[in-house]
Amino acid sequence: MKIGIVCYPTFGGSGVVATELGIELSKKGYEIHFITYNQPVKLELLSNKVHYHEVMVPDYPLFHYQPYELALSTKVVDMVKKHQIELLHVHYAIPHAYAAYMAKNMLKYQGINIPVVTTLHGTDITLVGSHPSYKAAVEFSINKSDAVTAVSESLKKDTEELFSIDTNIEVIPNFINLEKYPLGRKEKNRSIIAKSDEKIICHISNFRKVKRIDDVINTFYKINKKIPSKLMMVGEGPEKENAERLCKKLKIKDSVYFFGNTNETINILSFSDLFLLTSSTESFGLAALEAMASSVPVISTNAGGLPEVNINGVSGYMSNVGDIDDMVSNSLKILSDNNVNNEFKENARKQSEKYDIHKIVPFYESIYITAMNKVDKQ
Ligand code: GMT
Repeated sequence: MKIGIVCYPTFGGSGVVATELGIELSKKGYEIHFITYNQPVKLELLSNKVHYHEVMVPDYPLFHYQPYELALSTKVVDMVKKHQIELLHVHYAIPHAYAAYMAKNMLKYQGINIPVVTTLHGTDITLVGSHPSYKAAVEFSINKSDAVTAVSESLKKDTEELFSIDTNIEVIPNFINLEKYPLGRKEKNRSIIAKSDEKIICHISNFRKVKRIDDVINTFYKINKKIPSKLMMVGEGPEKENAERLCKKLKIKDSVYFFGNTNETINILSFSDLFLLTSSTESFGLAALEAMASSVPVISTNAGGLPEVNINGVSGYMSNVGDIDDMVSNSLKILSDNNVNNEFKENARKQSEKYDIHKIVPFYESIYITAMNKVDKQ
């Protein structure tokens, strides 16, 4: 089958999931066509089974905003016709589900009937999608998709609460390619970051408000008073500068490293002892799953889909949003005893194995068949 995948090509979780899914499907014999404005950051290998088609938005002085949806839907139409793509899988509702609906109808007008599968990722629903400026368009394009999936039960519930949904939403959780997370730690890299008696704590995100970056820093500050430790902050985003300022104010800037965006997260996680995720909302928490696959226990909030991923008292602990003292006390429970830390590390890895790519991808394949059958009957 030939599948067109529309996604954001950035470091964000939705782009990563879309890319990994496309790569895995190509290994299973599908022909994959990524259609987006840049080559996805995690897409290293193009082949006869994996193609990338760039969406170009020509600049025109009249436009205050560039019409990306128009260029995207046009590119989708052109690529479907050129490569005989049989199904479109769009990740993140805004504006992809909307652009896919337009493309589907333009193609229908030309006698081509193509199914659209939409995967909801989180902020496209909880933060941006339900804003009055977008709500009607998002609701419409979800309802008009031939199949809809959400990455957690929590996101499905939020979608049904925030919108009038008249279609079934299938939950297909995010996944991890465990082959990329080999067991066995690289202690030699660890010594670049910390002394042998220091613990290494890690946070990875896009440094947006929703991640409550101050809570990460304040939690680390209190842990660091009790246990010699270092904090690695990985990612880029609007809250990064504030975070750097806060570290300076708290006089911990020598204990906190800011790495920016990197493709080295697996290496960084491989020598971490604890992962902090303090988000106020998180539909799934792919970064937490990546940490767990690297045998790193997770201290997180209990927001959104996190309780579906991080098992309290097993793979880590959960606290209410903003409850820094509880996050500190849970972190200390894990970090102050090496045996306990090791037990949590083992449990975290075991929990991540439930989300192995080979277990989850067949659910998408079965959704594709459902969507194809639906369109055959139209
Ligand atoms: O974390 C982000 O803000 C980025 C965002 C994205 O669209 O890439 O992440 C969302 O999708 C991920 C992949 O499904 C989920 O793991 C994240 O939990 C979700 N983020 C939020 O809900 C805040």
